[in-house]
Amino acid sequence: MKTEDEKFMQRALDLALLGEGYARPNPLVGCVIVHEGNIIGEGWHQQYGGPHAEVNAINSVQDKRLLPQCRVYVTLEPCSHFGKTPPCADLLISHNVKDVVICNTDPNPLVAGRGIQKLKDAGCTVQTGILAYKGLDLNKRFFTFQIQKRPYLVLKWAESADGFIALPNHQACQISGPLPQKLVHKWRTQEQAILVGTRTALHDNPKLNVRHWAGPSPLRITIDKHLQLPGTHHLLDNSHPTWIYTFAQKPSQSQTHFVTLSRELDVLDQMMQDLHQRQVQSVLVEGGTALLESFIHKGLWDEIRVFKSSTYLNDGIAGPQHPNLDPTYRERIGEDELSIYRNQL
Ligand code: AOF
Ligand code: ZN
Repeated sequence: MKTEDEKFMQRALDLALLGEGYARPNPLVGCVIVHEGNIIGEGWHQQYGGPHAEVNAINSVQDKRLLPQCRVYVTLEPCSHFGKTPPCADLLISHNVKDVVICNTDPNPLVAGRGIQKLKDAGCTVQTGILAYKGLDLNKRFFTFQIQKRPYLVLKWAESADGFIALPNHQACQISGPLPQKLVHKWRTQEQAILVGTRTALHDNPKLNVRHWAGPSPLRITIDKHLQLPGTHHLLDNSHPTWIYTFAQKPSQSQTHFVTLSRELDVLDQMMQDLHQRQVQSVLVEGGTALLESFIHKGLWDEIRVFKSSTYLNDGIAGPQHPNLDPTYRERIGEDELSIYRNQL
């Protein structure tokens, strides 16, 4: 059974989720204000650059004189820095809030414990870690980005019953059914960027946009070391922002964003560093096998999502090997089986 604190924190986590797709690259944050067992204020971080959860929650309280007797539940440590908004810790202190319950501390080096310290210095009681595992999962992208200094990485592919991801000679064929395709488009809306390798970009000529779900289309990224991608390919159609990692220099006149990599250093390491620097918090890697395997071999992944179809191809391009772990989640999606692996590094 949930304790009272867990019940209110769960409500704050549910509110936080309402910002999904709009708050990024900021974390999802919810806040609930409780007076004598009743919720008298609620808020969440609705939009990147907009007011933080605590501001919205305090604004929603009709009688602010009650705040000194309230317990404030917030899913992330209140901030202590002047960013796009003034510090939330100061806001709580200015309203004489005396009792704060926090799910996760904020790993952002601008905050990192200073919000809690401010509250304590002002005589506030602070509890942390209530439903912490749920908060860590909710903001898995933000926490991975802040702590590991790289985007959250989701590797995805669809394979036939006998483990092939394409016909011989990369001949296109639809391996998974219509439902997985919809789900993949939903996943595209949830990540900040989609990445495919050179051969996939060349042979499949993918659009890498969102067509079968409603939501934002992610940034498109590919690796094209020697600039082989013809200008007529969808990725270079300027319909949507595209970044190309290459060993070559940026061709003049191109509107596409090129990033030149050093040949001396590891390509994926350089890309992870660059994506971190450019604030890309999550990437969905959609193939092909060579690129997916290089991520897996480096242990550079957070989730692997594989659709296994019930049909056989008998020959073709083999998919990556599954990690040597049990999937943490399995579900039948139409005719296909989805397995999700989580990397517990
Ligand atoms: C909070 N409450 O609701 C959120 C917080 O640029 P800013 O001012 O929006 O600050 C963004 C940083 O603030 C973000 O990286 C994270 O550390 C924290 N987010 N903090 O007190 C909130 N969204
Ligand atoms: Zn804040």
